[in-house]
Order: sequence, then structure tokens, then C-alpha cells
Amino acid sequence: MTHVSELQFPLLKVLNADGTVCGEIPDIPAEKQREMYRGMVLARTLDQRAFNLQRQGRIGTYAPFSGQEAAQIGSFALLEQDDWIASSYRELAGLVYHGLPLAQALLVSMGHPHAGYMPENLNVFPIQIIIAAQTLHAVGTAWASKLKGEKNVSVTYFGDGATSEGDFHEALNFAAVYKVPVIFFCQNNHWAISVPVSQQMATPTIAQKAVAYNMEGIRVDGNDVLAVYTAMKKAVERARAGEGPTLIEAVTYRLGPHTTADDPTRYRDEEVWKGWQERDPLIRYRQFLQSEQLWSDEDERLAWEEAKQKVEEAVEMAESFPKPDPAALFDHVYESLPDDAAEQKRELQERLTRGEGY
Ligand SMILES: Cc1ncc(C[n+]2csc(CCOP(=O)(O)OP(=O)(O)O)c2C)c(N)n1
Ligand SMILES: [Mg+2]
Repeated sequence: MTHVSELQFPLLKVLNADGTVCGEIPDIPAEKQREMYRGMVLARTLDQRAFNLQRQGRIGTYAPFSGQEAAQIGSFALLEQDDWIASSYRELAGLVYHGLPLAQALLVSMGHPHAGYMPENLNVFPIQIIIAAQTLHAVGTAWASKLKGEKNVSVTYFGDGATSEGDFHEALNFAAVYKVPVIFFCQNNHWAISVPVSQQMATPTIAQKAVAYNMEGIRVDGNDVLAVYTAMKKAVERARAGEGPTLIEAVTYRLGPHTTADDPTRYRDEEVWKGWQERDPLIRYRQFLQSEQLWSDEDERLAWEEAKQKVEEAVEMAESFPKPDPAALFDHVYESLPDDAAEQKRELQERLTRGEGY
């Protein structure tokens, strides 16, 4: 029997996995459509390079996003420079598309303090590791925008696992009560580390959680960049028109490990994984663009070549940043260090002076 919630929240789709059309194509200028695909190519190139850099010991733990490029770029494509973005660690594809310098994306996994300095021209919060905490920050900026009479929207990105956190529910409730211009964008990638979404929640969808807060909910195929664009457009228009928040569930799949410290072969069904590889968002969108005469084999070759070059330049730039002082770990948290932390900092500095490791 179909659960009632699945009837209320059907999956919004525009493209089939083979790139053929099964829904209403959103109105997007041709050059923007091409630019969105180039953004996906750049993101995939960055992701693969970062993974290899970690294996070579040149960056630290890294959280790959391959498979989730359409969910991110299809939604970031609707955002303006002054919109507020509060994301997690798995949104580098979208953030880079929005203007985060590639080198800075790499510095995140180098543990470099500069990774937290977001470009002045963007309203982007530093990447959040505490699951769901950023949902509240976005509600805060959205509330501020509403009070100031500004037209910008706030968007928070988070995963399926984040919906089990109290912060998520507090954020949705506050946003709905105060009708603030915020979009809750959940990338349901089917996993919270090794916990499958079926164990994470008793509801068959995440979108239906919107009902409890009396807000709009949309469930969309997260591997279909055009469907994501359509869903996000509705949510952004509602928010800018003062009609309140929207919860979007983008159904996608994490093709890689949770992080470079994880081995998904220990818990993942390989057949299911292969099925999702066939639904790769890049393949689908490229086939669509080619069928529309918007993309050629030469465009494809150039896009990957340019992406590779940009990523290599970024690696060089990130690696040329001066190494941070390890003792800086103690800075920027307290106005004046508590005694025990001050003692630890002194000890660390002494070890470093003696040339010992830490
Ligand atoms: C409050 C909190 N609890 C636990 C963790 C450890 N942790 C890091 S990632 C993660 C899983 C999150 O899954 P999901 O929200 O689906 O995001 P995804 O990693 O799949 O993008 C957990 C539990 C954390 N960072 N913060
Ligand atoms: Mg997840």
C-alpha cells in the first residue's frame, strides 16, 4: 500500500536517467545552462583531485560530494551574491559555483585557519561541522533580513542525518512561526556515515516533515539538475515574496565514502551503489544538453581540460599558503585564555621550540 505521505510528496522530475525529458523544462538561458554543466564538471574534478591529495598525504580528512553536484549547483544557480548561505562540509560544489575560491575549498581540508575567512563579497558562513547547527544560523539571518525589509533569502544546506537533531526542528518551527525568508535544503544522500536513511527516521520522506510546521515541502530528484532548479525557483520566489520558508528534500546518493577516513564497502550494498552510478547527474545533464544542441564533444573536452587546469592552479596556490602556527589552535575562542588552556599552549610552544612533534 502506498503511504499517504508519498502521495502528497511525489518526486519532482524533469529528466530521466538517460537525459530524456519526462517533466517541464524550466526556462533557463542557454548560456546559463551550459555554465551550470561546466560548474558540475569543475566540481567533480575538484572532488576527485581532493580525494587523491588526501591519499598522497597532502591534505587531511576530506568529505567527497561526488553524485551530489546537481543538487548543489541546481539550487545555488538561483542564489544572488547577497543571499545568506549556511552550509555543512559537503557543499563545496555549490560554494565554489557561488564564488568560493577553489584554493580556499582545499584549505578546509588542510586545517588552515584561512579556510574560515569567507570572501568579503559573499554572505557565506564558514563551513559547519556540527550537524544541523547551521540551520539555526540561517533562520537568524533570514529573520534579520525580514526585520530590515531586505529582499535577500537565506539558505541552509544539511544532510538526511541532520533531520534527527533538535536544532533542525527548532529551526523549522521558528522559521514557520515568524514566516522568515529561509530555505531548508536537505541533501538526502541516503547515509549519515554508515547509518542508512531507513534507520534514521520512521517517515518515508523528509519533505513531509514540513507538514508538522505548516510550511511548504518539496521532494525532488536531486540528481536531476533541472528539477532541482525548478524546486529551488519556487522556494526562492516564495521567500522573496514574503510567503515564508520551504523545506526541500533533494533525493540523491553519496557515491563516495562519508570521508576519506571511511570504508563504505563494509556497509553498502554494491548493487544499489552501481544503480546510483548509472544515475550520475553529470551524464544525465550532458545527454540532455547534447540532445538540445547546446553541447558538443569539443565543449566536453574543453570543459574537463579547463577544470583540470583551474584545479591544478588551486592546488599550487593552496600549498603555497604559509603553514599556520600550530599554537594558533588556541586563538580566537576566548578573549583571554583560561589557565589550563594557557598552560597547554605554553607546553605546545616549548615542544615546537625544541623541535619535537605535536
Ligand atoms: C552534533 C554532531 N553529532 C555528531 C557528529 C558526527 N558526524 C559527523 S558527519 C555525521 C553524519 C551526518 O550525516 P548527514 O546529516 O546525512 O550528512 P552527510 O554527511 O551525509 O552529508 C555525523 C553523525 C557531528 N559532527 N555533530
Ligand atoms: Mg547524509
